[in-house]
Amino acid sequence: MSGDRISIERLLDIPEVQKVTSRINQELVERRAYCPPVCEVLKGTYTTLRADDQYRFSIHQEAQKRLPHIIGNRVQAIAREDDADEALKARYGKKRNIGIVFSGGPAPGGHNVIAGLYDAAKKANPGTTIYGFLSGPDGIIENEAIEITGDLVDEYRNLGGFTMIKTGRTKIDTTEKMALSKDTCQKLKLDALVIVGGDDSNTNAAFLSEEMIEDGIQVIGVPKTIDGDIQVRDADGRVLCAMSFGFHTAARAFAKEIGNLCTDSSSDVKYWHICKVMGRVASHLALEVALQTHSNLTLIGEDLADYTDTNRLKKAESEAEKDYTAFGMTLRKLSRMVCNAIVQRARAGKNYGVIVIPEGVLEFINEIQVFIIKLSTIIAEYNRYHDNDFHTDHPRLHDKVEYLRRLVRGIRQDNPFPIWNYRDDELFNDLPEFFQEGLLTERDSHGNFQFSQVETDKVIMELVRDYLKILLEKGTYKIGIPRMQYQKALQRDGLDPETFGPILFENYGSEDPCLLTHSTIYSYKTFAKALLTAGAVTAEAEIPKAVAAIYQKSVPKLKTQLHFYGYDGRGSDPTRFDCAYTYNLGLTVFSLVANGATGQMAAIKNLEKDFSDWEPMGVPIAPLMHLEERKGKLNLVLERTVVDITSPAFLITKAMREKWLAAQPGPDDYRRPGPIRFTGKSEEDRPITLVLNAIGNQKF
Ligand code: FBP
Repeated sequence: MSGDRISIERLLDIPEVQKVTSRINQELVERRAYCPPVCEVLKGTYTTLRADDQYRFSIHQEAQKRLPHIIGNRVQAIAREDDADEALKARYGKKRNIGIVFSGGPAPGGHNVIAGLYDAAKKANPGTTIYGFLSGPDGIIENEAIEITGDLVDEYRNLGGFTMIKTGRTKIDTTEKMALSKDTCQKLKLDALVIVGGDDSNTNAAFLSEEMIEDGIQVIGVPKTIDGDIQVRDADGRVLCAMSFGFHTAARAFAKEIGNLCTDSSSDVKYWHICKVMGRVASHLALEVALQTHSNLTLIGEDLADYTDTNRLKKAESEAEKDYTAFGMTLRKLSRMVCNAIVQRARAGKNYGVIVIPEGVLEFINEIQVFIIKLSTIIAEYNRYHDNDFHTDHPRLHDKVEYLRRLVRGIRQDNPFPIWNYRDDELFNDLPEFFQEGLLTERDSHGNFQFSQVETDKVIMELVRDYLKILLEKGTYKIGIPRMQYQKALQRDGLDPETFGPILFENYGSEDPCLLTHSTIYSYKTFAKALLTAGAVTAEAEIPKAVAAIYQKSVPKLKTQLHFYGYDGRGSDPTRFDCAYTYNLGLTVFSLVANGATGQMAAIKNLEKDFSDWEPMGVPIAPLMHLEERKGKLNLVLERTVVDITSPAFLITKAMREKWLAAQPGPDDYRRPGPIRFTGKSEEDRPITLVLNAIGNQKF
């Protein structure tokens, strides 16, 4: 019948409908088909390793003691070998079984590590088998693995996530887990195990390598984490690995969203967007986001830790005293810093903006760091001596707080330094409940504090609100009124701006483009009183509407929107930088395996330079290890790198602070990074942090 709609069955048969509803979109097709560029030394059929002794490491005694077989490993430069002898050909062409596992949080590019390893291994010997352990290290412990086929690899080329074999956070940290892992590797007759992970996972790689060396099973690590805190330098500060993979993509993904917020907030000019960004401890991601977006204020944890209150220090010095409270950051001081940015912009007529807060900022706030360490130790101690863990036995916040109180009650006279004392208890009880809950949150399997579970932004913004109220009453927090706007508004109602101007504004006689009401005007009552005292209105007469409206405009109302950027960026499809980086890491892994290395981490030197300068290499893991507190005990782990506040990237960001705060009338300085672009020419080719450090570290 004419006018009847086409049936759903026929609709579903139409190719155009099938095309637009298919999960295979054009972006996916192009990503899968893309072949990342290959480093020159990895283009041939064979490679060899050459120990590069120009690099030195200061080796920790504990690493020397516990990793005797791999502590002597050296940096291995990879060289292309076009003239392979029979021995090298045989070594390369050996049929192998290689296992690979993802460990820790997902990071864009992981699938390309597998693709690179697969391509290189199959090229050397098509009979080689690559096993993927499922769901992280649990897959090794429980022998849950799949054979990775060419079809599977092709399905995930250049795609984000760790979807192909999943990931997990289990740590292989007991003799039992170690024995089970070894057993799995033996059962699968593995020649090599590849661990793609962060600091803790590469620590695992070192211990597994030591453990399995006598079985001839090689273990190779791969530097993964969006946090960007696996960066390797030798004892002389020479960079071997400038950045872990996944960092660039996550930073670009966060920057795209935050850049959009800058555009939105400077359009409807009514919100402050408070953006917490991932990065468990180090603020590398926040720094890159600042460089990408020019957000108005970006907190960098490492910079805050270095804070010195110079006024306090000077005052104490003038009284020939020492004030140790002048050093380091407190939550109070931090909230003052944020308030200052908001107040300055408000006075320039900008009651909006964007603030970036790194998720791990609390780690750099003295009083909070002390709580985190004390509570982690208490929880770890509890777990060590009880059948159930602390959180199972104390499910509600009330139970946990009560347990802490019992610790205080149980303090004995002969215990001069109890871990949880009366002062701790008092301070802790002053914190809002959601924050107490956050600090008591379950630690991850490595004993790390889970910063992503704490509403850091909320904690800071509550303090900010409280202090802004005080500043409002002091008459310093107010919105600047553009001079022209004031004059026009009064003239429209037939009023003389010159009559009211000096009564209302402290800077009326100046050239300032933004007018600020007198500090004595901090409420409607004080505003009305000012007009009355000056004789501009009488007690009986109503205040002229235009004048009242101008006053209302000068009163700031802080409207905030809180955002968290973490899991979304972590799941992004990789940038071309990360695609190339990870594919070449995979090829590097095979070169290390084929050349008999173990206890090494695949790395690429010169990431900060043009692709043609990239140098694949093997970096020894054991010499990079040091002692760190985990689960209340000192453990040997791979050292994390936090933001270096003397680095060019940080110093440039610091020098730009005022410009990006843009606390004067006129346009803001926001930068539009846009979305990650896979095709076309407009995508940047490496993180801005790396570009600036490379330029700034050049010797002239
Ligand atoms: P990795 O160090 O394992 O790569 O994980 C980093 C991270 O994404 C942090 O930025 C974040 O704090 C944490 O993982 C979140 O952990 P989870 O995935 O367990 O919530």
